[in-house]
Amino acid sequence: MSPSTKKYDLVVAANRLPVDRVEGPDGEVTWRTSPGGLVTAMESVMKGSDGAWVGWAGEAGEAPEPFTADGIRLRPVGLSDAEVAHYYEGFANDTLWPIYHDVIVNATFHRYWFSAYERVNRRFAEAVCEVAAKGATVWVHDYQLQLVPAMVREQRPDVRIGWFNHIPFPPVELFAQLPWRRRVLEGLLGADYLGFQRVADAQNFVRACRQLLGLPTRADVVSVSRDDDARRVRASAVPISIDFKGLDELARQPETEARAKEIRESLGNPETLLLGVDRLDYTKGIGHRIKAYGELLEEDQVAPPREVFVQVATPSRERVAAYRDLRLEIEGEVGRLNGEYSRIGAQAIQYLHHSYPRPEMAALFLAADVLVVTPLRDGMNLVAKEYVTCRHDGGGALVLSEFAGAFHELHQAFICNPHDIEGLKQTIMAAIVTPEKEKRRKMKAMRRRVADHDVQRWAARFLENLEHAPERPERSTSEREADEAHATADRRARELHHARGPRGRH
Ligand code: ADQ
Repeated sequence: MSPSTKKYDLVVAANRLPVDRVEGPDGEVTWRTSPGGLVTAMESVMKGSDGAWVGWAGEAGEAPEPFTADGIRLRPVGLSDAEVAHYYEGFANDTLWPIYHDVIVNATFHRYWFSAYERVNRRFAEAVCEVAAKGATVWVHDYQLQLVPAMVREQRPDVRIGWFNHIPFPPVELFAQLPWRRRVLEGLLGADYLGFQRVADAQNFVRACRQLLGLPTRADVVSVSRDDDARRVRASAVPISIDFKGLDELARQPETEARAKEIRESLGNPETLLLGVDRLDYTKGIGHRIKAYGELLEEDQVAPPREVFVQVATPSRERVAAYRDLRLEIEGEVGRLNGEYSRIGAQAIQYLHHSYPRPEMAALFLAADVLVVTPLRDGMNLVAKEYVTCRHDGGGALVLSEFAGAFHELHQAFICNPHDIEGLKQTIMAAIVTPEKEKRRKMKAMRRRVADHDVQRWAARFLENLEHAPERPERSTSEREADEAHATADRRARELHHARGPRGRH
């Protein structure tokens, strides 16, 4: 069968394909697999089955022809310039993202953004149906594709559909602001199973179905109508993780260790190197962190070169106004603090607005004595898990916000409420001064947690939940009695036929 007509048993749909376009010097185009955790997780489950991945290639314009990279069949979905602006930057990142993150900034509502979202979701659903084999498993990812489950089910009732939310699912009081709230819930209810980062996210979803759609719910199961035999959808928590083994190996490489040492030397071998690593996003609490650190500098509790703070802020969504404003705010504040507290050859805060390759990230984690993770709301926060994974030496300390999904797993972290600046300052200081032995005990426990709950286990758990998701309610006693009566009648008819049969033939 030619690859273009072949069908696949496992179909993943995510906003982005797991590859980046690379243009050679003579203009030839190749694709490089992006080394993210999702790709690693999917590789582990796709290896055993015939898998295809549906997604946007990351540039506006016609979709490239389907192709195969690293054994995964890729089916690109094309987005026009206007669709990138309305579906992706608009509805996904300027409507849904703020609502799903506690409305830290105001959400923007435009009906034409939702129309684009609907149109693009339809295009994804069609691409999924085109490549899915009969009875295939379809795994849809994230808030950009919430209408896809119902759209796929309409055309392909034979496939099994799961959806995983990488970000939080908001409390119904906030979700209710969304003018298209019914459409979103109905879109999701097209799935057989819905996975969330935290138990609270799954509960928020179930409550929204009950309160906004008036649907019957029981524990973590929603019935899609009030009929007794209505289809049922389960919503539960399956927290995402990282490729522990792969990252642990990378951090143990002699080159990584040498680079970590070099990083510390280049910063003047501070007693304490504090690190922040985030996408430059208002959900990550970078401003709160810098405010707290600024006060510690002012009070002389920390001072360069004894303490140095490195903030890596990955460029993100720069065409959305709230992100441009945030960048100006953070860079202004870092500049002010450096002007005030840096000395020649000893900078108070090193600010890096770049993306780095994995080995460089691993070296940074290994070099840092304290990682400061202070989101105001975060689905999980993989950076926290990556940090503890890289600390194979047992060193380091993690400051972690109680508003990150990771808080529910990494109990031994130095926990903070980033809104409480005084408390945050104390927590940062505790992470600096706590005796080494105590910090090692904490790090060991957190590493064990991540090692036991890695991304491969996450993917396997999700697929297992999807496979065992309920379809119909248990039959009622009267239905069971009716079925038994039918079965008895059938058996009698067969016996009768059998008894008559030989005579009839004679
Ligand atoms: P993000 O909001 O992007 O993910 P996070 O979970 O921290 O947040 O993942 C970021 C990833 O990017 C990490 O793997 C990190 O190492 C990497 N990264 C960050 N800065 C980098 C840099 N400068 N250079 C290179 N790599 C960098 C969303 C949700 C999260 C959820 C994940 C996964 O918002 O809550 O944990 O999806 O489900």
